[in-house]
Amino acid sequence: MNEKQLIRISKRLARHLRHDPAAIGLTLTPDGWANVETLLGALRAHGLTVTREQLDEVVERNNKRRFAFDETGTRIRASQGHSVTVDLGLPNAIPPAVLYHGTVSKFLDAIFHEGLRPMNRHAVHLSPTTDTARTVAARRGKPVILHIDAAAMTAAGHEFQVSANGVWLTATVPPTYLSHIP
Ligand code: HQG
Repeated sequence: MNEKQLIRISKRLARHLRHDPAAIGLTLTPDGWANVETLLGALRAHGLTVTREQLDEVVERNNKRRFAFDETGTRIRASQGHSVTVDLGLPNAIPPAVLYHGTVSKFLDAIFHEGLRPMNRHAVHLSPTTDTARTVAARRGKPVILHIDAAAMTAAGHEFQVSANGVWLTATVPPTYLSHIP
């Protein structure tokens, strides 16, 4: 499969497994899973034919490992990034002492006023490296990297989870834990 096909399928999967399963008549379980055969049938019925082998390849080669199969290989879900209500059942985990968030300058006033909020997603997404934070931010413009004192947050009782693809999730980051790295 070429890169273009891979991205095309990946974007459709992200749309339906995170945001809009109903658009192809799909229902996710409360913890976000779709049956693979049902998903492939629903995609086919809506103009996108994907074989099981192609799906395996997308899951395997996706640059951020956005999707994962369950242990039986019969169900698939997005590892993070949902806007539909799902409870991924991720256990709380202790984050590294410092995490990063990539954003753009136009959001800074609001962020330093009210903290990082999940906006349309379920959780604030934080990265263990500045490189990842920079890539996330670059989707929106010139990256601005925020430093998060995750150790102090943990000490204060904030809870974190880590997704299957290494994204750190938390409900909110109050401004006191944020600083701007030049
Ligand atoms: C900003 C992609 C105003 C926040 C990425 C961000 C990531 C605020 C935007 C994943 C705010 C939300 C998530 C506040 C936060 N006031 N703006 N109080 N608090 N913001 O896309 O972190 O490719 O929901 O800085 O790689 O950018 O889809 O979050 O700019 O991992 O797999 O509001 O999405 O992954 O945007 O990205 P998003 P994000 P995928």
